Amino acid sequence: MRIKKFTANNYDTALIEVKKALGEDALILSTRSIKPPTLMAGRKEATRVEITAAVEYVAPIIVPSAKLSDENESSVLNEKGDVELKSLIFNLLSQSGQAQSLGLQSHQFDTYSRMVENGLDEKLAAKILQKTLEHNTQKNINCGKDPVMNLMKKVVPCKGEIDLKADGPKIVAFVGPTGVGKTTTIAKIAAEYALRRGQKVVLVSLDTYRLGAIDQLRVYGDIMEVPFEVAGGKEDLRRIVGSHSDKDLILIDTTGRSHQDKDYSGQLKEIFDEVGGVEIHLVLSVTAQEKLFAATYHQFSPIGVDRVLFTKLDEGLSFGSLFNFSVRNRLPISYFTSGQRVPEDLEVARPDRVISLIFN
Ligand SMILES: Nc1nc2c(ncn2[C@@H]2O[C@H](COP(=O)(O)OP(=O)(O)OP(=O)(O)O)[C@@H](O)[C@H]2O)c(=O)[nH]1
Ligand SMILES: [Mg+2]
Repeated sequence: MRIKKFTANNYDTALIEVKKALGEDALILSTRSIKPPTLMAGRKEATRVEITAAVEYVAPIIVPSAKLSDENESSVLNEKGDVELKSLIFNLLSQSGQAQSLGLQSHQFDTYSRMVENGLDEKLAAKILQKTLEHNTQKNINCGKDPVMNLMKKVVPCKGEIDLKADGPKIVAFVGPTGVGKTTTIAKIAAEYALRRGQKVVLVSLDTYRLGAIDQLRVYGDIMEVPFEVAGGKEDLRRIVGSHSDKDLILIDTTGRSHQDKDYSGQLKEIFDEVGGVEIHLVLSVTAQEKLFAATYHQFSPIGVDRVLFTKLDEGLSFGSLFNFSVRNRLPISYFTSGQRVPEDLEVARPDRVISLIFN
């Protein structure tokens, strides 16, 4: 077996390198981010990704010369043994102390590598496998992929669609980085409640920062014949909410800001506190780095984030990160979006879907 490490600026490029060097059958043993060793004066170096991959080394089995015909004199025989390969890799991992420290057993290796390949955190994947093993050993069941998927379904928090209130309007605000799809998602949700369910919906934009942002939501409001309001600040928002007390759902759009903008969540908190009872959905795109999820969550946590909503599933390559994020932070997922079409490309998040994103 050949084992090689590949480093690149991102996972996709590293994977291309792996396939180039070791072929399509290469097995990913581990992936990790490498922080730059030092901060160069005034210049921040980018974090790199390292993939350790293996491919079966095909040992040439030389056929005894007495039995060689002219035709196959120089031929070698390839002996392929998947089981042997897996146990070799497993041994190798054990040697390096990884597998043992993770407490895995060799029959779990397949599922483990699949989970990790799809972006599940190594420790989280191992923990799920250990738990499944403990549970199934008690019941004398062999630990295949299904029990693992069942456990994952139980642990991934999904809260489903927005619950309307019996008395007064439900107020929901959408916050997150720039360009993740907040405004488009609000339009999709508004269409679902206003057009499909016949509820009374109001669209409010707090996004007076970016040129054109107001018009973007206003156009959706016009098309759906749903009232649209612009709030310049907290008093404005309080007034707007007060004037729509007969409505079922008030959806608030906010300006997208970089996670480096530390003051922004303080400003939003002041605005939302003025109104009270605002449910906050953090909008994240699955195309972003997982580290950005954590940084953004940290940025907005002073407001009190209630749900996470993942967009751009159609552009995502691996989905373990959304599982890691919501499980680690115990933050329920509300919706997924998987395209630009309003209102079609919106779905209520369900554990089954999360698991199929990871395993299929
Ligand atoms: N592929 C894909 N594109 C999406 C999805 N959701 C939104 N978009 C696109 O992403 C782009 C940005 O969407 P917006 O809704 O303007 O994003 P935003 O978060 O409101 O952006 P800012 O207000 O600038 O922070 C648009 O071109 C959308 O059509 C999705 O699920 N999949
Ligand atoms: Mg927007």
